[in-house]
Amino acid sequence: MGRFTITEIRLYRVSVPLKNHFSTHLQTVTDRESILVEMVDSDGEIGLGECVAFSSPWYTEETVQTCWDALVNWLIPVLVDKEFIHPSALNDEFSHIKGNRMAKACLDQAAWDLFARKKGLPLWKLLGGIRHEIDAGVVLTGGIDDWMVSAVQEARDAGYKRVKLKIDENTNPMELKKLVESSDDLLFFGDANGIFDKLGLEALIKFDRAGLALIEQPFGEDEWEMHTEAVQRMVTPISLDESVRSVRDAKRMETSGAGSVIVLKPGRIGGTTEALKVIQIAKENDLAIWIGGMIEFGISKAHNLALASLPQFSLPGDFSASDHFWHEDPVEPPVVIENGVIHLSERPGIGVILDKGLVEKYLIDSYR
Ligand code: OSB
Ligand code: MG
Repeated sequence: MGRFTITEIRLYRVSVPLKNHFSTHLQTVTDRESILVEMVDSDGEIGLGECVAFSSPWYTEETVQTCWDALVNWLIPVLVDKEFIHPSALNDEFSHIKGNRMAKACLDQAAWDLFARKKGLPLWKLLGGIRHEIDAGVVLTGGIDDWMVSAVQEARDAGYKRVKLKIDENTNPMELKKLVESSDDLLFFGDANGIFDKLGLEALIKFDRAGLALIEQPFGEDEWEMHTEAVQRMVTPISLDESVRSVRDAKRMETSGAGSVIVLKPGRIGGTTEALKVIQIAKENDLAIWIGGMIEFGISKAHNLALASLPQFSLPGDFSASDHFWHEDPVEPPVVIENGVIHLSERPGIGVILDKGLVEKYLIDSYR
């Protein structure tokens, strides 16, 4: 049971404006372009996936366009009309296609959704999830000013357990410390997105007393030695996001001592199948792990929430309400926060569907 033959894969390329600009020292995102995936099987069951690459290569080498090309030319053709006994078997078909992990991820995830729907089980239960309430965490971007102080208070009042702030060349560690200390019931993460390549290790060390629960990606993705040095010189745990592109990179965190906390981005590393392997690495090597966001719509969010139900996760991920980023998310029902948590649904699969009216409204290209 659960066996499926893929008959068709449909793509919807959409571009949706964000409520507020999302700015880091790398890029300001105002509109989110993305590819939504419908994987149809011979019984007419539909699994949903979402490609989380961005319009330009500011965060990863892959972009919406490279993913579109890989999907249409290479990945979709090897899946159509094939029968699978399990979603993890898609990877075997992809083995001769190098890289393109973000493009592969949206198909892998669509297959997991399809498989769970066919079994009539919520994906989180199929994966072996043990919690049906997921702690909410939000990312706030911008300098530490009056707006940020009230945004942190609003997040706290809305029930968020954790706030992640971006660190750039203008972030003053003493001001950050003051902000962190003003809300001692909130957990604070600081995400540097590699800014200390420019500012240096001594500048990073000034953030060690800011009261952050962890510092995410201080240096660039290939800077393993710099991260190892930072770990040795600092008390604040170092968490790696961009550096963890694969299972191999997750293993390297342990062998190199470059960090103690993995940021898992399923949509970036190849999907749920790869994510489960990284979770296993974390478990075997005593690395903490949490799930990072990609300014996603509800499909990617639902896949991430299902994984977050697994016992290995000990820190709140980038799980904000749909109305944090979006006036309109083309997926329903929306993610809502109640008393600081998101309740996982009992519906089969990832438990969400496309709002076809909104997909049509924001559509810029499609493929079938
Ligand atoms: O570095 O974690 C990051 C969003 C886009 C690209 C990179 C990052 C982010 C975030 C997560 O910070 C935002 C979210 O989806 O909640
Ligand atoms: Mg990050």
